Amino acid sequence: MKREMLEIYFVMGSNNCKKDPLLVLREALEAGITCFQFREKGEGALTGQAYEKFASDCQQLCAAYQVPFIINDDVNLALKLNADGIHVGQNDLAISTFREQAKGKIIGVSVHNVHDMREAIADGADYVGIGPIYTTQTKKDAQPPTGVTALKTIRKQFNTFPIVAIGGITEANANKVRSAGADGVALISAICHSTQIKTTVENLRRTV
Ligand code: 3NM
Repeated sequence: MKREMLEIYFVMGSNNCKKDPLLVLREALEAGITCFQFREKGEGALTGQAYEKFASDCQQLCAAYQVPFIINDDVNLALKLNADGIHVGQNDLAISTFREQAKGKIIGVSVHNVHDMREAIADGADYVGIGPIYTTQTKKDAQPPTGVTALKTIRKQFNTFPIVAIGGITEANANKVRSAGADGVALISAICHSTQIKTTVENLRRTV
């Protein structure tokens, strides 16, 4: 996995969007996001066939822009669609199941501290997501924000391991997050709620 993939990592589900989610994704891809995570969960999330169809539509769009398509949490769907990878919480089973059945795919794991990070690496993660850095309105059960201090501490101990930061990241603070050691920024609302996705992503790119 190339760490550049993490630079502008867009995470989205239909319930994060205020307009057609496929239009949001298309605009984000057009503007230059470097990775996409399909995260269809929470209140109002699609289920069943509509869920799979939406995932497949997102995958096709990503393929057209040659942007990696990662699925949040759902190993079965990731295998069924032959996604580029999966992103999971700290759940060894999901990592080992996916690794066994999908050689060469990307595995991302959410971590919150040095201890989690050691475990994720031992379990075979290709990259980690660290968060929440700032307060987020998007994930209701998010842990308390850590600010960039935790990120700096983790980066010091893991010099080269691919890290993407998440939680409350915007055009205004992305630079600070990168300076603290993140290879990239993962964002939901900063892109989903932007009225000028092109400009938002351009501004984020400027901080790379
Ligand atoms: N995971 P926004 S925070 C999906 O801390 C997610 O692991 C987090 O949304 C974590 O960019 C978060 O709108 C929500 O703040 C990110």
